Amino acid sequence: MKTKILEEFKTRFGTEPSLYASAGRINLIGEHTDYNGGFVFPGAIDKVIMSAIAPNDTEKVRVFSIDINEYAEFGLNEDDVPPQSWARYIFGVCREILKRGGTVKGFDAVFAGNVPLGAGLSSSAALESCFAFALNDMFNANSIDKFELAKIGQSTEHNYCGVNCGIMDQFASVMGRKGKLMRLDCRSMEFEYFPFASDDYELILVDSRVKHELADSPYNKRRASCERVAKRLGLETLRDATIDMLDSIRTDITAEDYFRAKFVIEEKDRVLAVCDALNKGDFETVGAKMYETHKGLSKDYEVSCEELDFLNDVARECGVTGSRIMGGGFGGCTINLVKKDLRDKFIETAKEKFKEKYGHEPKVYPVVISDGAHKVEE
Ligand code: GAF
Repeated sequence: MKTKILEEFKTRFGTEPSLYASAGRINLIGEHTDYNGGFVFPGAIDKVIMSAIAPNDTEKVRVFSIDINEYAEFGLNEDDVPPQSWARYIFGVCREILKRGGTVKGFDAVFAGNVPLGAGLSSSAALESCFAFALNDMFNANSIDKFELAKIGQSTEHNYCGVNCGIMDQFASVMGRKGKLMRLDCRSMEFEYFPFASDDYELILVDSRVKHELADSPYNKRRASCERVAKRLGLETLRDATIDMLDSIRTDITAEDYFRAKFVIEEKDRVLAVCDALNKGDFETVGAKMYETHKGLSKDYEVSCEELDFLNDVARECGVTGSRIMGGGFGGCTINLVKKDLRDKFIETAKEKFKEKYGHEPKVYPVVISDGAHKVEE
């Protein structure tokens, strides 16, 4: 990928670029809790968006996407928004840095990636974080702190891409560290690195290949439900809500809002339970919580789909320790906590059964927990 990017850059622009990369993410547990002030437990993975970038002494950004095979060119003013949806992520990052008083000048860029698109592994956060990190290094002497870089990516989603996401994906993409998951408190923004290494277990992603797309999806509606319930309870977010509090207003809210909030309140506690269990090396409890999350996401939060429920059932039938839909939902991957000696059998069975039912195999990716945004040494 690196060579391909550098060659393309040389052919198109002929100057000497620097290389930057940022990662996709997994999340062990804590789904749809970030925008509710709750806890999440993500990590960066070994799949990245990488870009060659060089200032071009103009006021224009000229950028080529190798994977989409498209070129975009835009200015840096608010009304210069490019028509290509992929370019809006980069435009948004530039604008968000400028809005915060940072510096962005014209630059040339060529980028590519191996984060599967639409698989719920946050390729968009990887793209935003790669450019936020690069522009901070290139034009701002790294004066913007890393949390702010994550927020720049998040604001890009809100203001230029139509997704009212939380902070988890950009946080993981920027702050990720090799071999470590991170427990983030999305209210205080305090976080802790947790080593994730086991001789007996590994994490495997099974991609249903149902494309997940958050823009214009019911994702924003889920968030609105949570905000309505929090407001009704007189709270800023559902972070401080309990099931008893929710039950006390049950007749005043819609059944739909009730079940959305119920999931979030329960999920918040599951993250903490999983951290305790991990500290004790109790992977059985971690796995049990993952199955609970899947059930909640499927039945109460309603962000699963038939294919993901099927993959979850197959995992359970195979004796996989934990399995659940991962990320925003509406397609994408399940994340599976699998005993190493069951690994091959599980993958084989999942592929076989899925193909029998849906006519094609799911894709399978082993999880390698890796570093987040960084400058790539040549
Ligand atoms: C998506 C969002 F971008 C995240 O902020 C988070 O809400 C996630 O869905 C669900 O946990 O990835």
